[in-house]
Amino acid sequence: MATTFHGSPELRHWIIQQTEAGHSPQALLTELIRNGYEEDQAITFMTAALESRVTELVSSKIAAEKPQDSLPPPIRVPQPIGTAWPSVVHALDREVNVLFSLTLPRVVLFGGLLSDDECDELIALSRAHVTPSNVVDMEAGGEKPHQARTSSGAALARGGTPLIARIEERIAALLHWPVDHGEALQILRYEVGQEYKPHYDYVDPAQPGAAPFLARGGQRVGSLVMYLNTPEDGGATNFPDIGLEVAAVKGNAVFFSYDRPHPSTKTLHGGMPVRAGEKWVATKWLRERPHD
Ligand code: PD2
Ligand code: ZN
Repeated sequence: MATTFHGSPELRHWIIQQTEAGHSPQALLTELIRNGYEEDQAITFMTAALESRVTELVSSKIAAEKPQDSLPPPIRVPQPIGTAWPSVVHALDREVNVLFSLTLPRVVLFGGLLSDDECDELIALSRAHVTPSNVVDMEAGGEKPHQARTSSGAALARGGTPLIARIEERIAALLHWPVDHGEALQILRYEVGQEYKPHYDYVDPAQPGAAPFLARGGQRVGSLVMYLNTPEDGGATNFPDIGLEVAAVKGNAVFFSYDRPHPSTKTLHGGMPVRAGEKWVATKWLRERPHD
């Protein structure tokens, strides 16, 4: 425990300054005595001033070295494949290829998750219903249009048709994540020039509008973007933090997970502009808990 300094702040400052400038304790003591201090008193002041300074320095060093405590704790996420990284996985009723697998960000590209017919049917189901896409409104809650997302979209209710129910069960088997933890399938159509600028799919819990979103099933922990057609040109899904571009290929699907709502997951991603033709995707967002 440091001795308390009972002298004036100016005296304390002078003792510290002289010491940090390299003057010896003896020189300081001599100077204090020359200025009328008793030797014992001068030694007490010097000891207290320097001990309190050491305490200050140690505390600030500890504070500087303390790990950033702003990282939210990790949450459980879907784990589609284990460490053996097979090249084919059996998902309910289909053999799905693993085209690549990455650890940070956690990204897995699946080949042939959907058949051509399933892709065509999903597009046919949605074509008449697509309206300009919205994003989650973090200030007010709910949703709002946004220039970062120029596509059009439609939500297909969970289990809404036998086709949707089958695809959802396949996804649940592939990702080992229950069907009821998934949001409604989100169908997106991008026309030439349309894009989805880089963003995170989780919501920032600090934003005022996050509460109603999080109340229904908790945080998003994973995304599966399924490509329903192969655009003539453009439309890759990109991960700018790591320079990864995943080509949109009909029937393939890119999965990524984020174990905390934080950029440290490196899951910043976007839909690059379509340069020719159109692009259709179906996104399944996965929650921590059942989502109604
Ligand atoms: O369409 C895409 O490639 C894309 C890119 C980024 C979709 C999403 N995000 C999404 O649906 O969250
Ligand atoms: Zn996204």
